[in-house]
Amino acid sequence: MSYENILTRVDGRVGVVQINRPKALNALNSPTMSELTTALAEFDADDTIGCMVVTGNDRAFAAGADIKQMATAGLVDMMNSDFIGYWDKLKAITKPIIAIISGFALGGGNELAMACDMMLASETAQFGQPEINLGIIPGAGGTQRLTLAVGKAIAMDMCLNDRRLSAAEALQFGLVSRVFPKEVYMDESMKIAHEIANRAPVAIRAAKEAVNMIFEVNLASGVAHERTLFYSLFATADQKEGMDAFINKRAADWQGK
Ligand code: DAK
Repeated sequence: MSYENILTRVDGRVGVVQINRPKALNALNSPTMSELTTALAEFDADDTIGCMVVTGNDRAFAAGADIKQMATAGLVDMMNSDFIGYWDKLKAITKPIIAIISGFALGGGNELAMACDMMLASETAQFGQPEINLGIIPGAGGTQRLTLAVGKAIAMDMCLNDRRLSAAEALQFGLVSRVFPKEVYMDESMKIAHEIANRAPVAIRAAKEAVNMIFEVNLASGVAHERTLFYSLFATADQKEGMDAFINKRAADWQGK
């Protein structure tokens, strides 16, 4: 399929979606979110893809939802817009999605990154929820996912007073898992994407599902769900293969079965 606002490519078992509205700092309008979620769903359905990447360019991952698109909208326009539905489509993706962030990740851009499963960053990355400057608040999960990631103190600072986090702070506060020098962030991040893409596919999906469960349910329910997923993996050929490979000191050959 051809797209106007994103670029897609397949690199080994990694499906890459690059937001491509550089003149607007990758602001996320509805067509962009529609294309992005369509491309991810296609990669999700493709057995040759093990992991997906969402990225922008060196200057901006995404500077937020498109303010020009929202500026004249009224209450009902916003309620009727399909914008929030795109986050639900992201949630339905079963394979891991890695956000690779350089430059601005602001507002809906940071919310998009947080809706992915992992966030890897260039040292130039800058994270913020500046909606307060526009007379609004985060509306795509920002107040919730951010608070779960960095805690109330930092989340309040960001949402009430537009505090921006540097990449080093984002690492320190647990928003991102790794930060790389700007010259190598993409290569280093893609190495991680390739590693994940080549791991046991069924177990990878189960691990993603289990970790994300803590955002949906209480601890007891999450632990119970984890246990069910854990037991179910003993019905896979990959569990037999992985343990046999360990015992016989050889590399595992995953079948995804
Ligand atoms: N939307 C539209 N255009 C944007 C944009 C944005 N978010 N951010 C930047 N641009 C455009 C600029 O207008 C400018 O376009 P031209 O004037 O050249 O046509 C171009 O990108 C370059 O930007 P600047 O000239 O401003 O570049 P600077 O380096 O000086 O500044 C900046 C970079 C990132 C600091 C600045 O552009 C900035 O503050 N941008 C806005 C950041 C922001 O406020 N983001 C939050 C947006 S609100 C929803 C749920 C959630 C949301 C919406 C709906 N529903 C439940 C329905 C989310 C809302 C948001 O994200």
